[in-house]
Amino acid sequence: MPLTNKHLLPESLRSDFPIITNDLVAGRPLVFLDNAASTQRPRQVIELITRVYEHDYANVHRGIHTLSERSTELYEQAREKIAVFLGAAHAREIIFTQGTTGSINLVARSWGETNLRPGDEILTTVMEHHSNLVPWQQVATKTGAILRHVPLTDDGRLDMSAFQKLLSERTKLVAVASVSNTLGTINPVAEIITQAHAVGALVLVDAAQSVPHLATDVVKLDADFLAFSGHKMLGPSGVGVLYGKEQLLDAMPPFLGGGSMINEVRLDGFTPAELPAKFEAGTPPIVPAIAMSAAVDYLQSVGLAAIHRHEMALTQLAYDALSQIEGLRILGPAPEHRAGLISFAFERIHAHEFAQVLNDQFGVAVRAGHHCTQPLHKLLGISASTRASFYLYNRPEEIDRLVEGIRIVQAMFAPQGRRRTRPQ
Ligand code: C6P
Repeated sequence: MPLTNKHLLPESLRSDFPIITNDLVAGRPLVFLDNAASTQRPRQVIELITRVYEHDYANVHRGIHTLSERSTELYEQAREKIAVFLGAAHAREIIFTQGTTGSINLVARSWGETNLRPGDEILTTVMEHHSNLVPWQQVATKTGAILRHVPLTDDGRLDMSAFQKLLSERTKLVAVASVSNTLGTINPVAEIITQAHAVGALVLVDAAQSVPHLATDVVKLDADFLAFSGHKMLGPSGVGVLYGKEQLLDAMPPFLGGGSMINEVRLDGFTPAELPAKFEAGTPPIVPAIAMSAAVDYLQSVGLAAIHRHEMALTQLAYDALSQIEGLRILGPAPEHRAGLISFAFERIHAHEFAQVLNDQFGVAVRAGHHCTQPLHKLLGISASTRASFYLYNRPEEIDRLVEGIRIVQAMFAPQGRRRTRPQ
């Protein structure tokens, strides 16, 4: 399908992103294609942060003075907005955490250590980010639970027939990414949840790479837990969200102890607070959480369906162009099964060197390394890859710059007659 303007968002929205339009790298306008690691912020988010610090800032849930009341109100309004954004039934099902990693660790430690017994199984997949592997390894070691992993099909999707075979009455929890940060694969999370519930297992969705790009409805999905980060969706770093079904969160013990998470403390014990305070010990990331509401407003004003259409158009363009490059191996499935990112590898050019030259000579920012998916890279037979990831402010011309850069850098590393890469 030829790329037309009807697939793309208006170019004018780029002017909302100061860093994207102001910054020169290697003497050229910056091409920022590292959005899966962290996105940039629009002026609306930056301005809200400044406004809160200039007019409304104090600690939340503690003071009876005007500023504390104002910041508490803004903080709780942000929670309400995120609940609506996710289709959650109640704002008390939204817990502010430090990010996706914090959210998953909360569930692993609080739910996992309370509910898992020796021989119980936790089912995750080989494409998970370390944040959705290591906490389960830790809890398995502590409880005697067994960790199992869903393998991949040859084209980098989850092997759903293997998933069905691995799923049993012993499975207590399925922990799965909605979108792989390395392969770009969009996983069939709704189907996974239905099948997991049929054997009585709960499902935690690592939605770090989907909430910023695809509309999410936790009630329709029937997800038990869902985790994501503010900094990947135009918001600040240092804040994220754990959504959990109220009856599950209610039954779980607090994860961290300290201020705010208690109703009463005696010298010999404490009674925990109600949700959501029970899981928000200490001073929370006040302004980052408030600023997430401006990020949600921005995403909703553009529309997630339009954002997805835009990203799909860019992904198709990049996929088609990269497929033409000899010696470049694209990781993961065809564009129709993937979200807006493409990782690739060359046989004998290390991803770090490659990305460095791409940045230094072409002003193209991509990520190189194992993207916190070392087991997946090992399975793919590589130690590292280069990843270009797109968002709403990227343009087709930037894909052209990426492809032009790749061709030239590849030629630099593999001069004619001494080709160091080979077709896959
Ligand atoms: N992936 C990437 O470059 P935090 O760091 O807590 O905000 O998010 C962790 C995380 C969890 N799950 C998935 C699927 C992710 O992609 C990430 C973050 C970044 O791919 C940084 S490693």
